[in-house]
Amino acid sequence: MTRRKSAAAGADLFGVDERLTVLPAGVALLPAFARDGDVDRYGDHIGEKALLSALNTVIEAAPLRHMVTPGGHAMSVAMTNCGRLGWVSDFAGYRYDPCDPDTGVPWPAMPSEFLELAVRAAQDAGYSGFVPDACLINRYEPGAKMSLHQDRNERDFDAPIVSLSLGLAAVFQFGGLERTDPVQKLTLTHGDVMVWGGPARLAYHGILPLKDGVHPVMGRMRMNLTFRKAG
Ligand code: MD6
Ligand code: FE
Repeated sequence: MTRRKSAAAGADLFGVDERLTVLPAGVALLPAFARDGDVDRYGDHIGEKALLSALNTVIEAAPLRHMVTPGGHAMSVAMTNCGRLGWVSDFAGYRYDPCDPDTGVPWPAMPSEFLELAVRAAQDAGYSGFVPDACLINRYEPGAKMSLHQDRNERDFDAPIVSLSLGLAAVFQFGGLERTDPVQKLTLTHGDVMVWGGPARLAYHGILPLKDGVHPVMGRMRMNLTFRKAG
């Protein structure tokens, strides 16, 4: 007799079955939300062509750069920002600043396409009324990673964070409220949007070193945009 493996039989130590996506409370994954031509699934909204064109405009005005941690290490991820506030790191610490420290001028405005995407994704995930004032843009080249961290430089932890992934797939790790809590892995691919709030808002999370590859649209990189209400 052949027996079908039940979800429970496939579960690992943390109760996670690789065939299922079980997300912590407060987290929603909208697979391929930002890809063009999937109107049937999500209804009409902004797609990747419009987003990528806006992204290029932002990066021209405020180039990606490797910020330095308070400990003095250059981050492997290159970053920039748009919106009223931008996340910065230097010897003095982590904070939000209205100006690009490299030029002293305000970060580029948040493109309307970005705002529209973030508001819509948050709404669909049950966070109506979310209006981001900051967008942190991360570029990962092969080998780049983001160590486990909490996002706690924002003023209001009641607001969620909307996260858009573009390009090469990456493995996102979710932990708990303590750095040493067990982590669950989730692969994020091109166009995926994750909404991260409620009881998960202060959970530790990170990105494993990016595996080498070439994405048909983005090339040899992954970009991640996180929309936040920072101020
Ligand atoms: C990344 N994301 O996906 C890094 N933080 O490259 C984050 O650190 C993150 O995706 C808070 C909420 C959602 C995120
Ligand atoms: Fe984060």
